[in-house]
Formats: sequence, C-alpha cells, structure tokens
Amino acid sequence: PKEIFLKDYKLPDYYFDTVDLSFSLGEEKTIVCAKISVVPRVDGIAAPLVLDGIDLKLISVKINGNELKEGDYDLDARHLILKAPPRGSFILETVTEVLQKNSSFEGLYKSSGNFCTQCEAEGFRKITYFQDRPDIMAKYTCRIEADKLLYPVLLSNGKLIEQGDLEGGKHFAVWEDPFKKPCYLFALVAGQLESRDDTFTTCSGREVALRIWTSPHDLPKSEHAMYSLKAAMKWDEDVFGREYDLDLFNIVVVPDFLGAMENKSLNIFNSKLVLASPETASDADYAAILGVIGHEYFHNWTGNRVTCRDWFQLSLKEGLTVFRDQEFSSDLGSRTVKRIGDVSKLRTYQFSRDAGPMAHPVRPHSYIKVDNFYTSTVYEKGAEIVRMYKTLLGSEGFRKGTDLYFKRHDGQAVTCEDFFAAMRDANNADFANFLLWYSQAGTPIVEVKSSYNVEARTFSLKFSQTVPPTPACLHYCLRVTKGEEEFVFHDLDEKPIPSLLRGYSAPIRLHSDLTENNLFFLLAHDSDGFNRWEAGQILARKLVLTQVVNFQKDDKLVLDPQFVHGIKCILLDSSLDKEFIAKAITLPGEGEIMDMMEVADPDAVHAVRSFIRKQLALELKQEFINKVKENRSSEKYEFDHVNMARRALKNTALGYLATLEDEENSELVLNEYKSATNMTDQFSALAAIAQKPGKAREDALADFYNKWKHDFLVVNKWLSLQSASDIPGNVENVKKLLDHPSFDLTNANKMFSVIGGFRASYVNFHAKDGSGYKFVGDLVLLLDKLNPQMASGVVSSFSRWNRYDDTRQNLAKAQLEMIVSANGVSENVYEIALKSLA
Ligand code: HT7
Ligand code: ZN
Repeated sequence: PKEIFLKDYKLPDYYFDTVDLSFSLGEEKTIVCAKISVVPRVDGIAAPLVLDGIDLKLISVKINGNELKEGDYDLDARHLILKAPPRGSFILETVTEVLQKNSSFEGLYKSSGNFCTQCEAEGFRKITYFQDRPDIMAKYTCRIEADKLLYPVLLSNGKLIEQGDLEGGKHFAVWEDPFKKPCYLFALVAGQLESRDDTFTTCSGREVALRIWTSPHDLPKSEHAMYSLKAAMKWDEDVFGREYDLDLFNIVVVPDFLGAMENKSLNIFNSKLVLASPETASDADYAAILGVIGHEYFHNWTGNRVTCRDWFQLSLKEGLTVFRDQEFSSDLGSRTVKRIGDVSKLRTYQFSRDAGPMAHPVRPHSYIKVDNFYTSTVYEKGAEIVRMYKTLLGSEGFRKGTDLYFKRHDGQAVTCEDFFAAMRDANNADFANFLLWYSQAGTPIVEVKSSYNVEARTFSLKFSQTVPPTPACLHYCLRVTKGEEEFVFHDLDEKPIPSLLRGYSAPIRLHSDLTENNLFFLLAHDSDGFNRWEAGQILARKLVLTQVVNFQKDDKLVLDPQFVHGIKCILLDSSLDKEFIAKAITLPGEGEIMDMMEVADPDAVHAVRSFIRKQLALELKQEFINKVKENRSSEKYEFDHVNMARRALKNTALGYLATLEDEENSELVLNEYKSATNMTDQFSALAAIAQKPGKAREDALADFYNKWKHDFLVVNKWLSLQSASDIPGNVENVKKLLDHPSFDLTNANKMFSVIGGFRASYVNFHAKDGSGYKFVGDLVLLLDKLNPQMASGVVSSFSRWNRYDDTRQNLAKAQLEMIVSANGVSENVYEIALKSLA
C-alpha cells in the first residue's frame, strides 16, 4: 500500500470546467457516459492526464470526438492514463460500465432496492474515470435514465431541468447544478420513494422547496427532521449570515448508508439519523437528528461553497461544521448540558486516541486510506480549535472572520491556513503559534499551581505546559502562550478559589492543585455550569481511583460521605436545570477512569463504579424515588428542553434505583417500563432492568422485541443494549445475537449496534480469557470481505491494547498480528492494524 504525504501536494496539471454525466441504470448493468471539458492549468502543458478509476469496465474513450486507440492510453486496475492529450483545452468523453455488485457503500450501489451514491472521500472513481480529488471543481449536469416502475423517482444535484418518458417503460430526468463543486459532492438517487414537502422562505424572500424522501411507510417519521432542517436554515442566516442558495433542498433517507452526506442540495442519510417518532425514538435520538441534519445542511457553506484543497485539510470543513452544529444545538437547547456532552465525548474518544498509536494531528501528515482519517481528532478536536478562535476573538470578531473567509474563498478549494488567515486578517489579531494546533498530535498537559501571599494580598497562578498550545485572548482571560507562565492577582483579602478553563476553553488535560474542599466548593457554587459539573467529575474520578486501589488489594470498599452529601445537594437544588442535575449525578465512564490509570484494570473499575452507584442508590433512595415520581412524562411527547430535562432526571434516578435488590424498587422500575408512553422512558426502563441478569431481564427483553420486531431502528437499539451489557460472560450472548433473525452483517446499522455495543463493555471486550478479542478479531476478517471501511472501524477497537496488563496485551496483539498477516486483507484494515501494533 502506498502512503500519501501532505508535503507532496501538487497542483493538478488539468482542471475540469464542465462535467456532463449520463447514467443508464439497469438491473444487469449500469452504463455511465461522461463528457468533460478539460482545461490545462498552464496553456501548452505537455503532461499525461491521469484519471482514477476502480471496478470499472472501460467501453470507449474519445478526445474531441475521436476515439482513442489502445496505444494512446494506459489502463490498470486503478487508473486510465491519457498519454499525450492535446496541448490546449479539449473535450474528453468516456463510456464505462459500473460494477453492479457493490457492498462497499462507496460509488454507485443499491440500498434496499434503491440506487444511491456515496462519493466522499474517493468513491467517485467507482462511478467513472476522473481526477478524483477535491481541488477539481466543475459545473455538473446529470441525466438519469431508468425503468419507470422500479425507479419512479430520479434525483441528482441542483435543479431539475428536463424529464420525460422513454420507450420500453423507461423514463429520464436531467439535473443541472449551477454551482462548481468537487466530485465528492456529486449524488444520484433512483428509487421508490415518497416525499414530505415543505417550504422555507430565506432572509432575502426566496422560497425554497424542501423535500425529505423516504420509503412510503417511513414518511410519518420525518416530521422532526423537517423541523430540524428549517431550524438549521434559519439559524445559519441569523448566526452566520448564510442564506441557502438554490430553490430546492432534498434529503434522501436510506437504510444502508454510512452516516450522512452533504452532497450539494441532495443530502443522503442513514435512516437512523432522520426517522423518529415519540414511540420509537428516544430524546437522545431526537437530539442527534437535530444535530446531524444541521451538520449536513451547514456544510452547504462550510465544505461545499468553500471546500478542501486536499484530504489533509478535512478538518477545515469537518471541524468547522461540527463547531457549527454544536452551537446550533446549544442555541436550541441548554448550552451547559450540550457542552458537558461534547466535552465528555472528546475526552472519551479523542483524548484516548491521542494518547495511543492512532494519535495524529488535526491535519495529518500522511495516510494510506483517507477513509481512516474521519476521526474524532479531525472532527471533535478540529471543532475545539474553531471554538478557540471564537474564545480569542469574541462573537463579533469570530463572525468578522467567517464573513471574510466566505467572501475570499467562495467557489474555491482551500487550506486550514486560509481559514486562519481570514480570522487573523479580519481582526488584525496576533495569533502567533496558533497553527501548531493543526500539526501537533497529542493532548497538551497544563499544570497549574496557585499560591496566596497573605501580607502582599496577592494570588498567583503559575502555568506550565508540556506540549505548547498557544491560545491568546481578547477578554478577561489568561493567555498561556509559553512553556511556563505566572499570573499574579493583587489586592485580595483572602485566598480565592480559581475556576479555570471555564466552559472548557481549550482541548487540554488540566492538572491543578485544587483541594477536595475547593472542588466541593466549586461543585456547589461555580457560576460556570460546565466547571460546576467538572468539579464533581474530578471528585468522582478521584474517589473511584482510590477505591480501585482498595479493590486491587482486596480491601473493603467505602464511599466518602462528603461525596454523597455533594450529590444529594445537587439532586435537591431546585434552582438547577434538571438535565444538568442528571449529568452532574452521573459518574464518569469506565473508559475515562481507565485512561487515568497506569495499567488499565477493567474488572476493578467496573466493580468500583458499580459499588459506588449502588451505595448512592442505597443512601439516597428516597430522593431518587421522589425524582422518579415528580418527573413522570405527560401523555403527549414534546421535544423541548423542559420535557427532555424532566425525562433525563427521572431516568437517571431510575437507573440508580435499579441497582438495588429490593422488591419495591424492582416493581417500580418494571412499572415505569410498562407504563411508558414514549421510547425515551420505555428504553431507559428496559436498560435499567437489563443491568442485572435474571428472569426479569429475560422477560423484559423478550417483551420489548415482540413489541418492536417490525421496526428495524428500534430492534437495533435492542441489539446494542444486549451486546453492550456488562453481565458476566456476555460474549456468548453476543455470538447468539449474530444468528438472530433480526441481524444482518451487511447492514451497517446492525453491525455497529452489535459490535459497537460489545466493545463499549470494557469487562466483556477485555475479558481476561481473550474471548472478547478473539470474537472481534474473527469478525474483522469476515467483515473485511464485505466492507473494508466498516471492518477498519472495528479494528480500531484494539488500538489501545498496550494500556492493559501483560496477559491482555498478548491476547490483543495476537489478534492484530493475525489480521495484518491474513490473506487478501484490505488497505483500510491493514493500515489501522499495522499502526495499532506500532
Ligand atoms: N462528510 C461526510 C463524510 C462521510 C464519509 C466519509 C467516508 C466514508 C463514508 C462517509 N459518509 C459520509 C459526512 C459528514 O461528516 O458530514
Ligand atoms: Zn461533516
């Protein structure tokens, strides 16, 4: 496999001006005709034109109407090379046949009977021979011809300019996209779909038709997605001054699709990310839909109108767009709770990745398969970098920066430096060193020491950092720009308690000398909601780690009464937002705690965390029962903050109560399950019951399946709940799930529900007998034959193997070695397995 380096970037020798595509979609074969106007970058250039192409059968190639003979070009499994094209502009025409059997979810493929495409990052080369790189921006037309009965709906990017019937029961449609775009934003959909229609009037008074296309029986479940789309369109106008630019915006929903895709005016989504009803989707699903519909829509400006020069710049569009969707969700819900959720995610996935062999900078220096770089580093850490620009410049300065960025670069393919320059130039800002955030891997560690001088009445904060980040500031904030830096505060009557890194203003690990009392004070009083939560989490992590040592020494486990008191105060504080309370009384995840250990011990962490949960439930039983009773849902489901917050608190309390053994509580939890009127309550109660093995668990799981077996999205929840379970020896149950009639390895959602779920259970995936590792290792090879992108996602489960004890290390390493040396392993899987072994 060939490694590609950022430093080797070269401008293309040829640009493409217009691209006219014509698809004849058939059951046996699909024929693609491409007519491309080619313009040399430098007039008179004598260079071969290298076109990418995979799994294609070339039928003919013409230049300026003349068919080329075999000696005029080279053809291999990945390229068509025109050896000596004319020395000026010319028309290139190719006819190709596309491989019909395609389970890779890339290029043109069938999803439950409908044709759809996925071209990012490098899928367009599976559709036709092309310079498949994002700096080739062209205007496209697309003619689609297909059987009218089988494929009544024919969609592509832009505007529909012509349609009609053809002989033999066929019909056609011609789409024209007036905006230049890279080929990764091309899309085609053909199938039996129906649409939910609505309109949005833009800030300049233009009416945009909005259509969400789904299979007919799913249409009722697209209401929330339509609400989300309209909210996103309005928010982007209000907050970023970005108006939608066409008269039509289509969203297509298909079951077999990896995530979601921002194709110009034709976004495509996996069903899970669009379809919702109160009975079948939880609050978390509703919130995720809002975020992802917003995310793909926001790409219209950050990604589509201004795109990436090359795939190393991926975070230019993804980091910025994640930041935009985070802000959108914050503005529509609770800012503090959203921030807590985003930071927890960053710490759980990105920090852990950044501390292991899969660490890479937000802008990687090299890759084998770019598909492997759609990571939490590019997305979530990238968003934190964008957030820092805003922290440094303030809202107005940041807006000036984005305005300048769009003005300068509309219609261009640009780099992270271009974004940086727009921020700097719009504000005359001094951003020295800031670009290091793009090129350094790893999480900086900032150490802070405080001291108070009674006589001088000064308080000083001394910061030192091991990987130098370089924030700066406009407001009253401390800019730590050097390896070591001290800030002194004067005229203070007593030693203050600093609230540092408020709102989590930089993606770093902060080690402070705050005492436990300081932390309890911040937990009770900090005016920054994020830091209030953070104080509780630091205390909880310390508590768990102390008890882990006790557990390892076989000593008795104890729970600090001051901690119980702190949790009780939060629980009973009626001035607090209920969703915040739910977050604040939730203990840090097992992964986060293990990240802090020299040698990760999943059994000890699980045992201690479970002990603390149960002990809290015992000591605060009545308070939890009250919270359940006070916050029961009304009959009608509302997706608004007040109601979501009530449900979050009630269900968190229920989870605690379910850890108890007594009859009364078991009955309470079961009743909550039976009387639930929406999926949030029903599923939370099921999850609470399923924590403990036994008949109640088996019965509830069977009941839930019988209720919902007709709805595959709900069944996926059922699958992942079981596979993620921490009950002892769960690997055997998970193996059985693979044989369950509802499971299908070729379906991405089902696969991730089961495997994604399983690896989330630290005790079972890292079982000391190696059974979890072997199960996942075998599955990787099976999956790799079907879909290398999905398989490489699964291999990454092993990447932190060296964090565990010797026995586990050897077992995990053996699986990686087996994968690397397996016959015919894909580049995707090979790259991740090899890097994990490094
Ligand atoms: N920009 C999209 C990325 C994406 C993707 C990448 C690789 C393989 C399959 C994919 N499906 C979608 C989605 C986004 O981040 O907005
Ligand atoms: Zn994106």
